[in-house]
Amino acid sequence: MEVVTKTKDNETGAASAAPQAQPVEEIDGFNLVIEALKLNGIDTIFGLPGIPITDLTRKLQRAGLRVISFRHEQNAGYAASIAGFLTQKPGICLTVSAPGFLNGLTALAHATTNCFPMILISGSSEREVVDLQQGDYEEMDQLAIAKPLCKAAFRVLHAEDIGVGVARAIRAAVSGRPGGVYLDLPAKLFPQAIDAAAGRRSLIQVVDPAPRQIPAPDSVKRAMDVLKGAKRPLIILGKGAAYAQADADIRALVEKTGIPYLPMSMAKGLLPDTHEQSASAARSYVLPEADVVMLIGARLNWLLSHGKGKTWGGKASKDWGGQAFIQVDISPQEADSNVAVAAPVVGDIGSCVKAMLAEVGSNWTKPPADWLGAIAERKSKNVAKMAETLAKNPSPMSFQSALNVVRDIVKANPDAMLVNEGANALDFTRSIVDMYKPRKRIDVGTWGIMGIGMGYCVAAAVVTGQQVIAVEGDSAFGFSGMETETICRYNLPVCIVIMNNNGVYRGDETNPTGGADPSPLVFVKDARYEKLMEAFGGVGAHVTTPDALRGAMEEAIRSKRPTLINAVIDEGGGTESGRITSLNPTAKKK
Ligand code: ADP
Ligand code: TPW
Ligand code: MG
Repeated sequence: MEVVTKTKDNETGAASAAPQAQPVEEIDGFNLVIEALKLNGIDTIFGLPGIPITDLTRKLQRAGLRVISFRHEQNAGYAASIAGFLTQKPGICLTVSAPGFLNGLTALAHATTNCFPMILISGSSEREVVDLQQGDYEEMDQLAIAKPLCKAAFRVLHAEDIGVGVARAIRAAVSGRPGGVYLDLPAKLFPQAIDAAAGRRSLIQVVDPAPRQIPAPDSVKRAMDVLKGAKRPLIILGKGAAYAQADADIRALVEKTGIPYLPMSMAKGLLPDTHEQSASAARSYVLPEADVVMLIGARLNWLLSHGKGKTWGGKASKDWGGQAFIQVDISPQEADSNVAVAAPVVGDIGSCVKAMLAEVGSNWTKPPADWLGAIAERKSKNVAKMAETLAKNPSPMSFQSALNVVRDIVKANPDAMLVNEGANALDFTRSIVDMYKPRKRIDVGTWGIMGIGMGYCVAAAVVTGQQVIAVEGDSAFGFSGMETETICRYNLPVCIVIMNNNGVYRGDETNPTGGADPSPLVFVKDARYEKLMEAFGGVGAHVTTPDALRGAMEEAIRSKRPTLINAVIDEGGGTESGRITSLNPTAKKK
């Protein structure tokens, strides 16, 4: 611990006769923050320096923490959010006041929405001046602004409260349903010095930050009874199940019950996508046909069409399809959010799945053969159709012919992390590229947000140490593209593949007025994104064929060097909004 030794003032003021001045150890706010984080196992900080946290970033590095410095706080924030998802420890994003704080705030709200544990720590200006609105440097009431966008928000005014502030932030982020937490540290806090021994005593090592939550036995029994009565059961695994790190038990539950399952996007790989019980390739068949659906760490939000409507076999857009839902979730408020849940099981997924496994025992009756047969039939038909498309080799490349290469590369490198954003670039990748291991696929999440790309790449490389492959729409990449410098600076094994179709959704739109401005949906034609990577010392490649893409990806993985592959895709190959065209408001039909 870095301490400051000061000489205590001689109380009597008497000069010569006074006893030897007593040296006392002091510790300041900077070091208390660092020690509080270290004490709780925080080893990595994603951030961007400046007043008042410049020295904090230096001191954090000196104290042995990994400080990853970004070019924009939003990307540091996204990195922190996904680090939280991958590690179950709160990801930390550190920013300056007002504008830096606001830049980090989108990621904090994103973490909260996605149930990822994250702490945004922002320096702030002088309280007295902020509260009187006297125009301080970067003045803003950050605590008030953060509150509605996160799970909890705290401010620490006194050095002796730093331990409590950090402990509360950690508990709030990881316990129960995880989420984003804001921690406000005013500039004045950092140089405050207090007695070092008292300072050390004030720090808290959080015991059991995310306590297990054991489900009530009767709720488990109710769920198993519903499941046993099913003729056409289905399990849906969501990213909460991936987060829970209960991989072996989840796999055992699926396999012992023999129930077909659908993984949500970030739950892909929890069981290998090639698993015979995966119903992914028959999604549009199983959702309306299933009679009992067990959700494990997945919400019935827009990504599941709110559990009703035509997707689920309902007659009209808001009609219930008649399924009985079982919902396993840590949040007791989640059940009935969109449709009635017949059997909520509230607890942490690890404990819930264990309890259910105990009920399954060894003589569980597998689902009826006609249900499994009907799914298998649809699956093989759709897989064959897809294989045909993937085998084609059109010029220019299609999304499918390019992603067929990515599919092979991921299969050959199942430990690699896959980052994915865009519209068509996202939807095609999700359905074409199989995942083989848990928590390897990270993407736009609950909001369908653009801009997570490079922040996720940096965090994935830093916290897992694995090769990262990013499949990026050209628009999506633009939101965080400057972080290619960060990737090069830290020399991270990141291979970015841009699906370059010259625009948002497609690149062939024109200005209907015939004016000089291009359509709002298109970019500079044939933009050479790979030169951005070369500018910072990384490897760039411009490819127009699947063979060239394959060669460039293999070389990137072999060399582990930061690489950006600009894959030229047919500019007319995408559809508006990818697979969610239906959410696009259209003019009322006359
Ligand atoms: P997806 O987008 O994959 O469908 P969602 O983000 O909608 O997943 O749902 C994740 C759900 O998982 C949330 O409702 C959240 O409360 C829940 N969850 C997160 N972590 C845990 C956990 N450890 N145990 C139980 N439920 C969890
Ligand atoms: C923060 C709206 C959804 S998808 C997308 C935008 C702008 C880009 C699609 O183009 P891209 O992919 O990436 O080139 P492709 O393959 O279809 O051409 N701002 C934010 N989030 C979202 N979702 C948007 C805007 C959007
Ligand atoms: Mg595009």
